Amino acid sequence: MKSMLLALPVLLLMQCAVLHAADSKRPNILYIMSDDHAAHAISAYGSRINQTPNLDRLAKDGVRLDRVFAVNSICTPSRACILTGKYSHINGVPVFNRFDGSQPTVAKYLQAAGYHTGIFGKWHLGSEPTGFDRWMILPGQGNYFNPRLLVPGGTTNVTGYVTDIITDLSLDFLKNRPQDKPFFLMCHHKAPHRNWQPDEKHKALFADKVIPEPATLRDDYAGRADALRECTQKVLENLNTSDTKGPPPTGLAGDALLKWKYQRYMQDYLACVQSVDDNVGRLLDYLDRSGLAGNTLVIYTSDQGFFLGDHGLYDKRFMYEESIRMPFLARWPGMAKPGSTQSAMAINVDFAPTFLEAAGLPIPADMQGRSLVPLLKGERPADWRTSWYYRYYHDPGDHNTRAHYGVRTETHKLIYFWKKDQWELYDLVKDPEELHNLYADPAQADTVARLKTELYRLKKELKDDDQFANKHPSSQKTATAPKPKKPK
Ligand SMILES: [Ca+2]
Repeated sequence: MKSMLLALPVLLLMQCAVLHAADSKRPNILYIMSDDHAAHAISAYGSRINQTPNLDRLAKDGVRLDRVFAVNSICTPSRACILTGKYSHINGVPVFNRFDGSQPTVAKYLQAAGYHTGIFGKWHLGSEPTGFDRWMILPGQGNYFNPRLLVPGGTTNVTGYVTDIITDLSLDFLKNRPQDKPFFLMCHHKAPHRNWQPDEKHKALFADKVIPEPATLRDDYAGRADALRECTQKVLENLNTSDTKGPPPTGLAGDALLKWKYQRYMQDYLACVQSVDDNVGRLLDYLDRSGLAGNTLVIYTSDQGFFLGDHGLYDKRFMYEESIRMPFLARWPGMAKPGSTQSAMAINVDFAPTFLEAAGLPIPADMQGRSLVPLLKGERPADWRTSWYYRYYHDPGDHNTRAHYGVRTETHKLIYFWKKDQWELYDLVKDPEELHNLYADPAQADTVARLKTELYRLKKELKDDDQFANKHPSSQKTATAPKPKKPK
């Protein structure tokens, strides 16, 4: 039955492929995604802490999207959202469980329409990739040095530094691709994921640097829900000797220890980022040299944002801005205006519809995202979204971060930590750092009521009926994800 359900859209797409066969202008798509790279560690986004000249090339030659968000800010779920164009409760990956590779994905749709498809690097979805002509992926998180890689039918070991290797594999895919097909390449870096192991070259660049501290490094969490106080992703308390690559100097305590840990964390994190930036440059140079650049949509993003000491934290998961905000730089010659910016709100379930529209393909009705192609062109459709829904599930999980869901609008954010029935409301215009929880302020009663109505409207519209609220699918090795829903 399942194969029959899948057969129809695939057949339709094959017809599209025939229609497009004579069209050599369909753009190539190079999708570069790093892991845990916050937008505020990219100079094109105004970073105060580093320079990323190659990522800046994308911004200079293309469009910088300033409000792109992950709808479940954690590695594995975000990847499933990106591949399917659907929220976690629909694609079956709310936590670190196995992705059911039999469900439709954007890679399958593009492959069926005649694209040559490949993925190299971090996959982290438990099952083997489907919909890709070529793939080589890290097992789980993978290693920074001399990584083992999974290949169809086995494994292989590669000597070197992981960011260089993933780029080498991506370049090999580009150089040895069939010349009569457009390509869809997902280049997925492991860096700069914890525990931030830079190569010697880039480590040296930051070894003696003093990185400016964020304004909220010493946030005392006053007035907020219990979740911030209870979480274990704090720079001072939770970074361990593996993270800092050794114990702190003897006698260091209190604020001096916080300062030391923050510097050790950021020196290594930023060195990992610098290698990603160099390697993005290698791919862009190849596109230029090979003449492919003119007909290739290049996107750089990360699977979510990251706390760079913001709120005293170093991870993600929370619905606060630094965690949910994804960088998104897109160069698309002739379509995206060089040096432009876009402030309309986008979410990671929009990526799959975007790739399909860019390729001239129909967007399946069951995808929950919306194509960003108009936004890339500098347009903002009159009916573009003014709010979106977030949900994080991994509780109890790593870093003891409480499950929550919420709604973000252009100006406000309402968060519900439902297990304790605690709410947070932020005015993002007056309080962009989200330090003042206004939920209990009587003057905000109308705003709270309006946002609650919108929250529950979105929850219903997206068919979130609390499927995974109290019971998660188990680990990647043993879990069986629920069957995908039948397309409308
Ligand atoms: Ca991640």
